[in-house]
Amino acid sequence: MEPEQNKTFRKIIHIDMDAFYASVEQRDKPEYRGKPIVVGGLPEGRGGVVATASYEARKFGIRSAMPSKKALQLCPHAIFVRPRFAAYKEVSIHIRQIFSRYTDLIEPLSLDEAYLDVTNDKLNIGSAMEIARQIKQAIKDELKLTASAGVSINKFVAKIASDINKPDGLKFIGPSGIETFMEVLPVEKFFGVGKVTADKMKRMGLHTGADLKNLSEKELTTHFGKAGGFYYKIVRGIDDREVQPHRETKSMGAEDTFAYDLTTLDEMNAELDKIAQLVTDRLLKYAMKGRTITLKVKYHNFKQITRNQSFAAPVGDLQTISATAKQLLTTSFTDQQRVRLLGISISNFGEVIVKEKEKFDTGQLKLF
Ligand code: DCP
Ligand code: MG
Repeated sequence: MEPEQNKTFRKIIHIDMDAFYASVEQRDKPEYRGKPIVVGGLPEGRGGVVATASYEARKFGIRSAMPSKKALQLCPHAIFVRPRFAAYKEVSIHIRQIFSRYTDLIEPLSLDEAYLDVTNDKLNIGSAMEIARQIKQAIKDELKLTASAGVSINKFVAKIASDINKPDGLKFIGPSGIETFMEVLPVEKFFGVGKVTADKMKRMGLHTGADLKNLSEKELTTHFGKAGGFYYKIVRGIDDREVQPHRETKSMGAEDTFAYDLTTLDEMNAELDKIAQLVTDRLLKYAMKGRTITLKVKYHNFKQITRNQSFAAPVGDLQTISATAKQLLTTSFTDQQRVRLLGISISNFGEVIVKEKEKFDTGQLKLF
């Protein structure tokens, strides 16, 4: 980034709770403290997945979105706990209330994470690091939980920074350090780069920010679509996205632009399976389900179509999402088409309600 004379930088904090669901469980049940706790679907049920795991359980390799059966194999003495969404929601409301002592520019990303713009903080503290320290302390004092914070001049860098010293971390990345920081950053840490894109980048020999920086904006957009333009800027430390306090999540999805055009239904269906998995992971993370599934297809000539299907009740499971997307694709498929991009999104969320009293009779994690 070119440092401009007299340029005033924004002060952005990204806060993310540590091992959120698991920490709340350990806080409320002393017998869980210091133990490997897995929150999510139970391993004896079918299709149960891990929502999150305590740090003690992570040592065994247990991770979010992993099948609970696999988690049990990795750590046979792990304690499996069903989620109590009402408790997490209550903490979420409380941390937002703590944030609001310092600024009204709060953009929640999920129950446990938010961006704050503290460029002009309400208490005239001035130092974003000091504000982050105070917020972390208030979360400890009032909620008996820990959070990690990242402080920088834009959302992207603040978010990455919050992950650096987890748990109970605090990390500042200032304007002069951003570009060096971005150069060594692995591609999978870049915003919007999921597993599919990261794998594609690696196949292209792109492993770090420095590798991405060697590509022109045009090359990046050719390979990665609109996101390519974003990567071009971000790798130079430029992220002008505002902290949006009233942003409502209208849709959530994932898409992939392919290096080669796809021509057979089989290859397209295989890609849709991967994309559906990403969408499901995100829905789970944000505790959301939606009534409408939309398929997006872009052809080699840039013509684009979308097809959607709505359901009477909200859906969010992998099976329904991937089957619906494939069905929508089949009905619009003709032999002559060369497909460059496929995407799936979920919308029509209604109010996000997090219910605790859900029955977990199949062992499967249900979020509404
Ligand atoms: N979550 C989920 N399914 C996922 C990912 C997350 O249900 N695939 C839920 C459980 C997490 C919460 O969202 O506790 C917050 O997600 P994070 O990614 O912030 O993960 P944690 O807070 O658990 O851990 P970390 O300390 O790494 O932030
Ligand atoms: Mg977290």
